[in-house]
Amino acid sequence: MAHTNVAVKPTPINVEEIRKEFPILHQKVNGKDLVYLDNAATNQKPKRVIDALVEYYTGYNANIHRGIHTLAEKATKAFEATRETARVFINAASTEEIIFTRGVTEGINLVAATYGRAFLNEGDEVIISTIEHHSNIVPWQLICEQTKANLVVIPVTDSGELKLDVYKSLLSSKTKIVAVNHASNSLGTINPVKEIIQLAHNVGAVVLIDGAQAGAHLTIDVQDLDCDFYCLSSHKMYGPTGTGILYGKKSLLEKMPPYHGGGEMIKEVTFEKTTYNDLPYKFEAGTPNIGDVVAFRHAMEFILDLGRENIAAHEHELLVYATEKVSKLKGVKIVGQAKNKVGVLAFTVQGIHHFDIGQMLDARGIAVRTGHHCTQPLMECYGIEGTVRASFSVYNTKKEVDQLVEGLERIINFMK
Ligand code: C6P
Repeated sequence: MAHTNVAVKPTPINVEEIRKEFPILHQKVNGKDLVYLDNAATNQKPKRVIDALVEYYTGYNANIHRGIHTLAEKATKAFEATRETARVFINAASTEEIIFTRGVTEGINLVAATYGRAFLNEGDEVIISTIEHHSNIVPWQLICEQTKANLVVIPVTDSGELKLDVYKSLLSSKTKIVAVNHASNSLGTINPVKEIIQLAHNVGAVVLIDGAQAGAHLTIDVQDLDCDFYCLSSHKMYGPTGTGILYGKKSLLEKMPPYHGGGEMIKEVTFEKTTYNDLPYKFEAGTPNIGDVVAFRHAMEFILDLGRENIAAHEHELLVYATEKVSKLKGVKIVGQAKNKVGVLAFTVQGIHHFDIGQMLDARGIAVRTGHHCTQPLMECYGIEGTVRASFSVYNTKKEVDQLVEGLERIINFMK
């Protein structure tokens, strides 16, 4: 099937058909039908992804790029096929710009450690935002400590949008890196990343986009965005854990020193001097996570086959439906009311701790996440300890939203 990023009118999702592809959804948890609403943490895997893993380990497990035997060649071909699918998925210009990582966290650490170490100097500034995941805060703090650069933070409005006016005023010739998420895991806010990138480029800064919460929900076109780096995690995109993508512009990746040293990332090693491999292998030291990378292709194809506009439209409908119902419940306060959101509904309930709500929902077979969602500075900014977060994927239904609402209603009535 040919996949393009051309916007078309959404086609309704046949959820019942899609659910058949997800074996895990058809089970009872605590005696109740599972209602899985923790998709921002990780989403479930369609059978084609699970089958690809089984086929790899039962049919052609071998190390790649090294052997000339048949299994090694087959494994190498399958591994590199995922790279090409990833290139298409984000519309990168070349597979040289697609580096396999363990996920978003490793992608950001790679850029901070290599680009940051090479190009940050004392007094330079790295701009992040208040609504970043710890993965897009701590790596920058580490590199700022080492280089004596300063971390600068874009503030957020009460509704969960970045204050762009303040961002504009923070940008200067000192700004060397801007790192923000495409969509927030705690609030659902979709950031105006294209604008953020253009503004950063005007002052000569490079931009990294944390795409953890975008990969399964939004169309990503790195050439149109003109981002310098873009990170994705497979496990949030219907794929296996333990792999992901770092996209980087070729011109930047070429300038950056390697991250890890070892096999595969070298051209020639002597005790005096080592020369490094071509892109993207320069950044892929050691035996990679071959099986999971191979299966990741099928996850991206699952998304592409459904169409990202169609997935987004379905999840948006669920979000609007759930927001309307949940916000009417006694004591509920929605946290994150940005105009543009992915399918994340976070809230607090007055007088009831989020952990208690999470546990009581779990007893009813409903999986949500509770706590600070690895965004402690954001929680502090809002003066809360945490929230209850329901997050939607393409296989969720309005009936499941009703079950969530009914569960919440009973918990609230019981606790009051
Ligand atoms: N957020 C959540 O429940 P890794 O762990 O590397 O795949 O992704 C880290 C990460 C980075 N940025 C954002 C915006 C994220 O949402 C996440 C992961 C999960 O919200 C687990 S904490």
